[in-house]
Amino acid sequence: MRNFTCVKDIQNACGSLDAAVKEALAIKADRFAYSHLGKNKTLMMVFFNSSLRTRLSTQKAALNLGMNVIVLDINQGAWKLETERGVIMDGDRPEHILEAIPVMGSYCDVIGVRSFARFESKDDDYNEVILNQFIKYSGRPVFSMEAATGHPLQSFADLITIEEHKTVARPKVVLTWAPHPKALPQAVPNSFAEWMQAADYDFVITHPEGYELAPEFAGNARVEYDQMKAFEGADFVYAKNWAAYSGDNYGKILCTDRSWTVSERQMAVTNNAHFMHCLPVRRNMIVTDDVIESPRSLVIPEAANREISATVVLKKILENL
Ligand code: AN0
Ligand code: CP
Repeated sequence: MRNFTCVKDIQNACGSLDAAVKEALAIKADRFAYSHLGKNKTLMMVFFNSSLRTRLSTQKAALNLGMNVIVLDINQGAWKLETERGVIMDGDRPEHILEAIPVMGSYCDVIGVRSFARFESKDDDYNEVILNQFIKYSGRPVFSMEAATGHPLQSFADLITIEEHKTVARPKVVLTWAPHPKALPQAVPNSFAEWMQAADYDFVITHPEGYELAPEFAGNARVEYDQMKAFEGADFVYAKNWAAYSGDNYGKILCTDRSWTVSERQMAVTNNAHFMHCLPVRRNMIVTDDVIESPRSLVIPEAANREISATVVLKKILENL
């Protein structure tokens, strides 16, 4: 595998999504089995945004494979980067990304990039202008550590977690919007929708009107605007906030209705569903204390599986270097 930005990349690299999950479970059982693979190879992780899980789990994955790791937080100590070509750089950004990227590439063998949607231009976000410049100009394999439109390492970990906990071949998985005080990107729900459909689960999305996801990610997923109806018989409930995508509302908060907060009220109509969230989560906005603390909550094993998804992805990239 050269780059990892979406489900197709891992399907192609492993042969199928089933094979990718099998490989993940094998690595989980023996996570140092390929500790020779990354010898004298360097991973560079570049963060334009904050992170706890991605930073730690991806670094741990690289260590599992025997790699060296260097980390750059663009907003803490690096030069502020201009990202537009043609700009007269007389402002507060002393370096252009067109120099910075090949320079970064010269110090490493693989690059991970975290670069959230900026909500300044829908076109720029949905064309993944930052991630794609890394792919084009770094000369290195690049993987997404959450870019503007997707968070594939998260969705891969979510898939592994569901496969570990499901009790029927084709579980009912519900992605529910939940309220949040700040406008958040669609990356996590986009990828989750993409991966759940690739896994061919019984997949339903529920959200208030106006929160429809981009068609290329929503695909043919069932959308149910009545949250209680959507939750009926669910085996897994995956909560996430996102800002509006459609039209002029791109990046806006349209609803703050806390009746969408996942609580025992909605969980009661499920098939004793497991609760999932990618974290970080705002308690009593997205989910009540009771639900996130219940024995059916998978938020911690889900986060732990981030090490596994990242190990598989880095292994596939290293095998192709
Ligand atoms: C980010 C988001 O919603 O995309 C990262 C989630 C993994 N969340 C926040 O900024 C709170
Ligand atoms: N889930 C996730 O990606 O968490 P971080 O933002 O802490 O990396």
